[in-house]
Amino acid sequence: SEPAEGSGIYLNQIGFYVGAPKIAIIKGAAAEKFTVVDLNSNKAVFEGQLGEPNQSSFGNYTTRAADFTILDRPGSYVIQATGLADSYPFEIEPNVLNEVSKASIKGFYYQRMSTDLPEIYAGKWTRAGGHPDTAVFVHPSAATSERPADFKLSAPKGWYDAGDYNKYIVNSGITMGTLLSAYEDFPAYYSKLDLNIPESNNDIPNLLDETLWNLRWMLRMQDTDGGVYHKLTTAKFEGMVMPENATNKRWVVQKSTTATLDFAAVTAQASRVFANFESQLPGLADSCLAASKKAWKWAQQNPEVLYNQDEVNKAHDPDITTGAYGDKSVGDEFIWAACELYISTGDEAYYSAINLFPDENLSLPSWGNVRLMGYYSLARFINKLPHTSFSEITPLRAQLINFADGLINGSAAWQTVMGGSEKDFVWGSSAVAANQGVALLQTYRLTNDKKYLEGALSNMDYLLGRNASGYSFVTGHGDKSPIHPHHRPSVADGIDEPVPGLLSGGPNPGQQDGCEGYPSNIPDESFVDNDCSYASNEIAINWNAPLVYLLGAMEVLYNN
Ligand code: 9MR
Repeated sequence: SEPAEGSGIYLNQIGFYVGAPKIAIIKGAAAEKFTVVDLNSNKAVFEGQLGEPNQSSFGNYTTRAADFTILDRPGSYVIQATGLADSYPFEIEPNVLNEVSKASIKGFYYQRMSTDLPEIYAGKWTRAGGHPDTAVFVHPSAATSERPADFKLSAPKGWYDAGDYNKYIVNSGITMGTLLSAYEDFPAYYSKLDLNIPESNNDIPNLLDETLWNLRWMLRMQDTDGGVYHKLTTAKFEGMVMPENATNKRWVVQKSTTATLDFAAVTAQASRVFANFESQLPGLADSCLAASKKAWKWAQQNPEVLYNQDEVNKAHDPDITTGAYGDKSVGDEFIWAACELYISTGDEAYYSAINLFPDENLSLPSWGNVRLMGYYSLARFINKLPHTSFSEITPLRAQLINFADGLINGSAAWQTVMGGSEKDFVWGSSAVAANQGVALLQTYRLTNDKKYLEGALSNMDYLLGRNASGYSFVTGHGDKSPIHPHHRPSVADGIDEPVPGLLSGGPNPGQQDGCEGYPSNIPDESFVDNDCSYASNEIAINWNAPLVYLLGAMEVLYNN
C-alpha cells in the first residue's frame, strides 16, 4: 500500500553493502521505533530507535533517521514503522549495486547513433539505427574555403546527447572525461565488466569500447585548421519520434574555443588510456595526441571564440535553436586541456602555458565548468609528474580537501551530502548529486578518510530513492523510478518501460518546461515523471557519466 501523504519510509530502493552505513529516512513517524523484517523468514531481525527529528531545509516537515548500519547479514528486507506502509523491499549484500553499475554504462549503448541496436544486446529496446551522419552540411557559420557551405562532412557514430538527437562537443567533453577517469581510477573493476555489447568479446574493457563509439565521432569534428565544431545538429529539435524517423537535415556549426579545448582534453586523456591497447587499436593513441595538440594550438591562437547562438542566428541561416551549451568562460577549459596534455606528454610547456592555479574558488564540475576535471587528473598522477612542478601541484591536495569539506555538510533531513543548499537543485540536479559524490571520492583517494567515502555513498542513496521526491532517478532500477522520461526513444518505441539505466535530471524548481503536474516548487520536490518535463525528467550523457563513476567506485570501495 502507498504511504499516507506527508509520511513514509524513504530509502535506497536497491540496497546496501555489508559493512557500510545503512539509513532510511522516516516522515510522519507515529512511534519511536522501527523494525527491519527479513522477507524470507518474515521475522523481525532488527529493532532500532529512530533518531532525533530534523527539520527539512525547504519543506514544512521533519524527518527521523532509521539507522540499521549494524545489520550486516545478507538478505532481502523491508522496514516497518508504526502507522506507515512498509518500505520498498531492499537487499543487503556484497556487490549490491553491480547490476545498476553495469546498467548505467549500458545506458550509453542505448544512446548510440548511426547503428541498429539488435535484440541480443538491446533486449526489448531493440531498434533500427538512425542518423548515419555521413553527409552532414557545413552551416554557413562554419564554412571555410576548404570546407564551403556545400561541403559534406562525414561524422558518424557518437551518442545522442540526451532526450534529443543532437551531438554537442562541449557536453561530450565532460562526459568522456568522466568515463575515462572512471577507467583510470578503477581499471581492474572495469576490465572484468561485461556489458553485453557488440564489442563484448574483444580484448578491450567494455567501458572503453563504449567510449570509443563516441571518440570516433569526436575525432571527425575537428576542422582542418585544428578548431572543433561546437555541435552537430538539426536546425530545430526533432519531433518525439524514433531515430530512423528523425531525418531532418543535419549541420556542423561554428567552431568554438570551448569545444576545441574540451576536445583537446578528451583526446589527450584518450591517448594515454588507449596507449595501453596499442596492439588492438594500432595508431589510435598517436592520432588522439596529434589531434589534441592541434586543437590546443588552435585554441591558443583563437582564445575567445565563444558560441553565442543568438549572434550565429543574426548572421546566418538557417536559425539553429537546439541546445546551445553556450559557455561564456574559457579559463576552466584551458586549465583542463593543459592538465591533460601535460600529464600525457610530460611536456612542461603545457604546464607553464597558462596559470593552472588561479586564485578562484573551485566549483563542482558541470558542462560549463571543467577546471576540477583537470585537477582530478593531476591528483591521479601526482606521483608520476615531472619533478620541477611538484611543489606547485602539492597545494592542490589541500585545496581539494577544502572543497570536499565545504560540500560535506549536506541535508540534515535526508542525511545526504546532496541538498545542503537550494543551489543544488538546478536543471540536472541528479548530476550535482553524482558529481558531489565524485569530488568526495577523489578526496577519499587522496586522504583515505572514510567520511568522504560515506558522503559519496549518501548521495548514491539519494539518487536511488532517499530523497524528498521518493524516486530512484535511474530508469528501470528501484521500485519507483521514472517511467516517462523526456527521451525520444522511450516515448516513441511503444514499449511501456523506458530505456533502462538512464539518469533522470531530477528536481528543478526552475520548471522551465512549463509542464503541468509538478507536485510543488519546493526545490527538492520539484520533479514530475512526465515526458513533457525536459527540465526535471530528461536524461543526458553528462548526467549518466558521474553516475557511472559513483556506482563503479562504490562497487570497488565497498567490496574490499
Ligand atoms: O544540461 C543543460 C542545462 O545545464 C541547461 O540549463 C539547459 C538549458 O540550456 O540545457 C541543458 O542541456 C540540454 C541541451 O541544451 C540539449 N540536450 C538536452 C540537454 C539536457 O536537458
